[in-house]
Amino acid sequence: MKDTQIYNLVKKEEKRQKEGIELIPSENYASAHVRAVLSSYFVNKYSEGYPKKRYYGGNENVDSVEIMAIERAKKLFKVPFANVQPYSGSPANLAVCLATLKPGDTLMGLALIAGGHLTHGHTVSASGAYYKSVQYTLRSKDVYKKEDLFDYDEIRRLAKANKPKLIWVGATAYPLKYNYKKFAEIADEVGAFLVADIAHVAGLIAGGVHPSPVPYVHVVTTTTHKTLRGPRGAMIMVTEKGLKKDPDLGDKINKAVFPGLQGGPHDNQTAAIAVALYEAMSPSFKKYARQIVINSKVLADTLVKGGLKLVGGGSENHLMLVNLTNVLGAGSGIFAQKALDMVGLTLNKNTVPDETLSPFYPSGIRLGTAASTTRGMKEKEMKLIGKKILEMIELMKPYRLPTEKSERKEYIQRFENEMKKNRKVKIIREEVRKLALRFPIP
Ligand code: DSN
Repeated sequence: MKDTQIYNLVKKEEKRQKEGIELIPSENYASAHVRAVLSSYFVNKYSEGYPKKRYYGGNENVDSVEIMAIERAKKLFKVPFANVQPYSGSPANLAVCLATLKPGDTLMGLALIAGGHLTHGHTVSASGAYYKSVQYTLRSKDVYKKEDLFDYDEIRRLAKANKPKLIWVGATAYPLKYNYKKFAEIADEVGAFLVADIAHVAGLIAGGVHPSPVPYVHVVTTTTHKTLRGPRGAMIMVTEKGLKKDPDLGDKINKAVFPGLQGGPHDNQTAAIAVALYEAMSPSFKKYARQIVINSKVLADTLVKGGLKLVGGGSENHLMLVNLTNVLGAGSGIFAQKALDMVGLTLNKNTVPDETLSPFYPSGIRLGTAASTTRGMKEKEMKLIGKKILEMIELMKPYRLPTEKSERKEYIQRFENEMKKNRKVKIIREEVRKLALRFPIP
């Protein structure tokens, strides 16, 4: 028996990935080895608990796998404790809250609209519903200048006024390096746990091209599928500083993950994480991480030269955040996302720090170079991709998001229909396809 419907969709997705260029900065291509282990016989196992302390039999191999994943995580990120069971980033972050806070306690995090993550205290997330959340933003002026975008005086003022028990540092749309030391000074002044969510930059830290928060923070969370290039999943790590603040922190994290939030770990995922960590320790991964940053800088510079406004003036990591207001008007992220997807350049619409509209109709786009670099693309290809983005933006210039909300859906549909018929769009689609096919996906 074969489910041809799903099989056909798998083949279509394979074709989409091969013929397009993935620019969503949180995505990547896991290696064939990672994907093989992810679909190995470990899929079939149940193993609630932790190595050597399971609730089911038959876990001798799972125990070895999980111990290996933990030891590799500890070695790669230079931490004394790691939990590799979180299903993904959001449950990992919630587990940290569960381990360090009581319901109603105060936490602080970067607001979603300014590039933060839902789980850093947004009201629609459990982190904002069960805890009192104080949100900081980026500095209000000159966010397009290449300078640290955090306003430490304001963050300190908020921390002193609200006495949070936990402060998040990390983002989903921040293009520059973090000054973890400055966050640590603030957290230490108010006695808060400082937790770095390094989901986006984990691979850059592992590859030694981005500063590590480990000396400064108490806890580190990360997904494993972004720049780290593993399977979807997450890890929570406790630092020496964290264990000094609370020697039971590791145990508390373990209890929060299981049985606090989750049931049985996904052992196939744990095994694939172990493989990804093994790969991340190799010299070729260091080269890969370095090239991600080079590529991001080249792509960012190309876009800036083409007249686009980049938050932080460019990129120091794997991603860039573009405010399209000066070229396509406020709320134009949707046009760029849809039209670029049409030509095989996949990225996402995103709010910008000085957003005037909403997360549904944001004024920016977010893109990055982790995935294209995995395919072996370098500076030359980045310049070409940048050029194609600029050419597409030129074609979108006659369009503006209607201020009247009820007119938007129909207008966007018309925009899509017209773009699909545009001869130049068809030519760019073929150019992107040709480029993509020269660089196979793993
Ligand atoms: N969805 C992730 C991202 O795109 O950054 C965050 O959870």
